[in-house]
Amino acid sequence: MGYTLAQKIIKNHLVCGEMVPGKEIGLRIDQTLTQDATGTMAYLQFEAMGIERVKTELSVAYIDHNTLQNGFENADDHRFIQSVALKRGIRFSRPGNGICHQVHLERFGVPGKTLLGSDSHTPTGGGIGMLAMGAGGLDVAVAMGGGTYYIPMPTIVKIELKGRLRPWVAAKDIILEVLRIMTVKGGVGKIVEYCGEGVKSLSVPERATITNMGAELGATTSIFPSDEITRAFLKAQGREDDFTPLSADEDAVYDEEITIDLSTLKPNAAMPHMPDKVKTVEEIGPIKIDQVCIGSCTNSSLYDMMKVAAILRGKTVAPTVSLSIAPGSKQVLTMLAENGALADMIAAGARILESACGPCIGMGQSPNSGGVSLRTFNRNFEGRSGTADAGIYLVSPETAALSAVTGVLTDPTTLGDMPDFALPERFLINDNMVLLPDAPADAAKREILYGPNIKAVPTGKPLEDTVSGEVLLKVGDNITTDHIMPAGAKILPYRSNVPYLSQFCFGVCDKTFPERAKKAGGGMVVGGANYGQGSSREHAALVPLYLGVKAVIAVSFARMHKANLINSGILPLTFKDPADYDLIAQGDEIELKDIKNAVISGADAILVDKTAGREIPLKTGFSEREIGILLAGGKLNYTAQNR
Ligand code: MIC
Ligand code: SF4
Repeated sequence: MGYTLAQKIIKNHLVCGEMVPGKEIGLRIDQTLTQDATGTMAYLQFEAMGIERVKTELSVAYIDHNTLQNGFENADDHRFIQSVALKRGIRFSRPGNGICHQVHLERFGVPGKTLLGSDSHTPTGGGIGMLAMGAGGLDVAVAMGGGTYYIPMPTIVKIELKGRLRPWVAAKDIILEVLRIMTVKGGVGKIVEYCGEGVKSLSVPERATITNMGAELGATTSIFPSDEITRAFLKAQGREDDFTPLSADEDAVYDEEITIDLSTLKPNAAMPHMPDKVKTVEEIGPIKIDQVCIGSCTNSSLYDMMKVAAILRGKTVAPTVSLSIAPGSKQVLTMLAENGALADMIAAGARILESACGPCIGMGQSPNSGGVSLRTFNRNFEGRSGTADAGIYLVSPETAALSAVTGVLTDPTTLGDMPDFALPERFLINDNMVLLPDAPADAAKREILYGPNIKAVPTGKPLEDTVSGEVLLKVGDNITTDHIMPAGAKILPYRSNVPYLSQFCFGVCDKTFPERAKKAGGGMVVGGANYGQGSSREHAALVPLYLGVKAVIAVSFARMHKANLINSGILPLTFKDPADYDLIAQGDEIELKDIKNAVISGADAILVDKTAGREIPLKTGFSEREIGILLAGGKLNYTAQNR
């Protein structure tokens, strides 16, 4: 029996464990990336490990999220990250160089390698056949130190692409279709592998759009084969030597199969407030729009920008619409400037933003009250834009650009024939904004520069025999890390200051949560299915830890958040019978009787609901390594004990 592409890369990087779905496997990590919003924590944790120099083949620290610098906090974080990076053997991508995933794809990604990034959209690298995964900062710090990365062995979903896209239908419409089919929880515990004839008609930037937004499926990662199209892309980036052809074996066996005929797809849009609430643009109809934002790690390549410029050329943005465009990298922006496309965008009235995450993470461009915003981004979670009652629709760059001109949601296939948007034979290569690390001999002289906003990372306490407390909050299905620990322009500058961040914990669900949690001296949270989906931010675990949350009891968990809870020493427990979710109420006093033994033995835990007077069985089922971490009260304690 042959292997799928993902299984081949896993097999080549397997440090421990068996490749049996659901069983924990340990992987060797070749490359890491961090961004600044998760990077400060990752590097504080790396420093706490006392490792002189990274042990990976390549590690890059990007600055792309917090770039407003509305105060000293961001600048201090950047300076801190720069000092650690250069001292410890990590390349430093300066602010202005671009969004981590776009730049990494252009300049550093290598087919067949493993990449671990402290950002959930790291699977963008799957567009060139990397096994690229997102993780919490602490897991990335461990990988930088040469440590193994652990995941449950995923099942493999084959998505066979047939036919080719019609003019003006985009890669974004493919991944929106996949989201419609699989939903935001349909990818948990799975790797999505693309194959079939249709793959050959997709360029690397289009493939990367698809693997990027595979994060919204909850998938461990997504991957495309590495073929002649990959070679041409790497060659145009002056990196043909990094190319290796890679594909699944003919007789590979998949756990699930989905077929999509590209020629039947229409422009899609994800409606507020979930990336899987997908309908065709035609079905939604010509709703009036107030804002259009083009950019983000999903859709900011040169390829996307050239289409946008072609649509805007000679037109003017509708009087009622504000259009912003953030090209994904310095390479993209420079090439647009040189070939004149930037001038077309500016002439049409687009507001050009720096090459960074910007509005995608709520760093500016919040829509007006009740406004409708079309965005080429990957997430439209409630409140993420900074305007609580705004309606965010996720669309392709083509749909976004045309709608910006018409003022209403408009299907771009009405444009008729499409010019040929071939990729250049040679991208403009200038890595002058990537600083190389110190030579080992010089590193000792470099001082690590902290700032007053950079506070200590909270650590957990060893697990007690019995854990009890109040159900501080009960939430429903698909709660995102943006609900648990919101981001945005007002909060993001405090990513290195957990005590300050704690005031905003669960702000989208219940603003009284932080006060109540403190008053009660901590307690528990109850959640529905897919709890903690979305980002990799470990702040969604560290901040609840700081507020005294001891356990989260949910119907099911998203992969990265579950790992972050365990790393923080918070118990993630699931209902044995999902229907029991209905039996617990917010405010109930509960006890996890003899929980320590249950965690150790893997037996069911018993939740005693003292208020309701009933017992509810919960599943434990942690790996040996996870048990060690939970008993120690988190991964930092565990690592210190096992040194
Ligand atoms: C996001 O898109 O939500 C982020 C901001 O990039 C996060 C990381 C973070 O919270 O810093 C992610 O996707 O992991
Ligand atoms: Fe940045 Fe948005 Fe991509 Fe997250 S999803 S890395 S905030 S562009």
